[in-house]
Amino acid sequence: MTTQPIIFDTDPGVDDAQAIALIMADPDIEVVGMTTTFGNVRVATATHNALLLAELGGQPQIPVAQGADYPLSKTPYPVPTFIHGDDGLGNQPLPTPSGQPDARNAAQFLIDKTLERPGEISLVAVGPLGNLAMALALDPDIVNRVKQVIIMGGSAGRGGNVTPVAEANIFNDPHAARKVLTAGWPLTMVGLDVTLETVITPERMARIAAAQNEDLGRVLSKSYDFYADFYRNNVGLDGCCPHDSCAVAFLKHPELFTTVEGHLDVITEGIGEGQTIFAPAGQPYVSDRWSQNPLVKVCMGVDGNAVVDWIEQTLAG
Ligand SMILES: [Ca+2]
Repeated sequence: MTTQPIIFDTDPGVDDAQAIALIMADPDIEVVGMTTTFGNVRVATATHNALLLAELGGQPQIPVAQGADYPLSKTPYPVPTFIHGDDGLGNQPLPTPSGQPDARNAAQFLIDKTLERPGEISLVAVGPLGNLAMALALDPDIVNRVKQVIIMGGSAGRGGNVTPVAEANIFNDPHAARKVLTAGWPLTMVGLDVTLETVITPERMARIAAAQNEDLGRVLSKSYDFYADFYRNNVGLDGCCPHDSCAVAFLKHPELFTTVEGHLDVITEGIGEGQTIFAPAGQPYVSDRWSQNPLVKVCMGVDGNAVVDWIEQTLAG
């Protein structure tokens, strides 16, 4: 398989950390860079964690460009320390990374890298979408320079996880999400419809952690334990959904997913804020307002066991 260059837009975050380990472990993925955003944590913490994970994974050369610390428009809610810990990695002693972030803002990094390699780079975005929205605002032609955009976020028919209708990444910045999901670039949404069908069990995580070097294994293991407590106590699940790794799985193995083509939009205000609305292509509705947005793909089905098998095989081979 040819190597796939990606920029990973992230808010690490426990499931982000697993996904970062995954993209570093897969020899067929070239991590052109990581861009950071607020979301699971404030952006300074996200940048710290991205730099740290790159170093622990033995890839300190991966550039990390810091981005949005606030939503475009809404007043942010406090970061969810009860899910990811104050440090984003389950409250554990963490070393200070020695590297420094790229001098550029995340949006400028996205613009520059896609100018250098037009048509080659996939953007894999697994946090709130402010960085991609900012890049679109600064350089609308970026839609023609990406190979594809894969986002973890949203829900077409599964309801939400932070409100009855909204998934966290979209809820955190619905105005940015609306711009990104309707921008007209080749985009696939990997949302709760499929990520909730995947579970990393404690046994699987133990095997994954044991296969890493000691420092990275400890960070992944301890952060997983904290996250698993949330799932056990609040979701009633013995295991965790590897939401962000599912976007990477789609990049590598789209055949494990069922996609439907159609039109997405985002509710930006009011009680439904952060809800993604999906209109499958060709459905006749009473108004054409549902079919005016550009076509995108939405993942509606997945072989969840095959996805977590692939994750484990890649991380623990
Ligand atoms: Ca994330």
